[in-house]
Amino acid sequence: MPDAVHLGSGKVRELYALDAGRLLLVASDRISTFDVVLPTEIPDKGRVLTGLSAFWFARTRPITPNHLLALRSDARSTECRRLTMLPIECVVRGYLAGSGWKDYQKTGEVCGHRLPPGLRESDRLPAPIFTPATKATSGHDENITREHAVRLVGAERFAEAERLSTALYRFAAEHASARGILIADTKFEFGVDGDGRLVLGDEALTPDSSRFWPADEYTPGGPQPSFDKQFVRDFCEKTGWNKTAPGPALPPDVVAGTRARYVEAFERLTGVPFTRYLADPQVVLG
Ligand code: Q0Z
Repeated sequence: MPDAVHLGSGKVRELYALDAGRLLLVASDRISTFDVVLPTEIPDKGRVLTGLSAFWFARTRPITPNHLLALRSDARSTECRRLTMLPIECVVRGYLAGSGWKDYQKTGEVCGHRLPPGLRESDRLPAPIFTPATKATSGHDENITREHAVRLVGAERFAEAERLSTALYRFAAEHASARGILIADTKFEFGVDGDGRLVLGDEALTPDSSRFWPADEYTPGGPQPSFDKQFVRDFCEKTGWNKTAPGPALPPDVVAGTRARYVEAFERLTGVPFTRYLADPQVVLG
């Protein structure tokens, strides 16, 4: 990557500085499951996630400004405005899954939201809830109370982040459910620009930052299959892998099936044939 300084690596992404004000986010084809990056890549996964994120950034500009400056012709990298990121993850939940379900079973609450009694795993919530989490440098993000989040970002920023996150989730969940995909929950990251304005950053509303469930298989009362990673999870369970690194290599049929699910999510949500996106990435910005 000439003329770019490598700033850091995520599990499946790379971050570079282009100049003082601009970053380059590159999505790889790496896939993680049970928090471990697998040795086998899923071809075009990075392009699917980049195209989806760009699609949502373009469509949600009426709700909130975002960091996207340009989508590159490689279809898997984006130029972004450099922000000062808030030290919280802005999670919105529309359904009861993962740590939300765990916390509810223990306390009847999730991040200070008291929920009705008798909810089952994966039930839809009466209304989406904002459940902030800390950014763990090592290990897993931890749900925090509203009070804790207010101490980290201030009351005004907290209120704005909650309002914008909830509005983004409602918009995306309605769009997706009409196309056969339930967005059970999602994580946003906001930053502040040079003028002190809150700006949506990172990636948004992808299967890596959200739980996507196939709507036609939705059966509350237990865990739901993952729209994108279920073949990978089923394969990993069947190998008897102990879920510590290194993970198992994936066989060709699992790779092909998983790639097809990513492409299917892209096409259902954007309405754009994936081959058309590869030929001209700008189509998702339309
Ligand atoms: C995103 C991350 C990745 C490793 C920092 N617009 C922005 N301004 C300032 N910082 C960030 C952004 Cl998006 C920022 N991350 C997450 C992404 C590799 C870490 F590709 N960290």
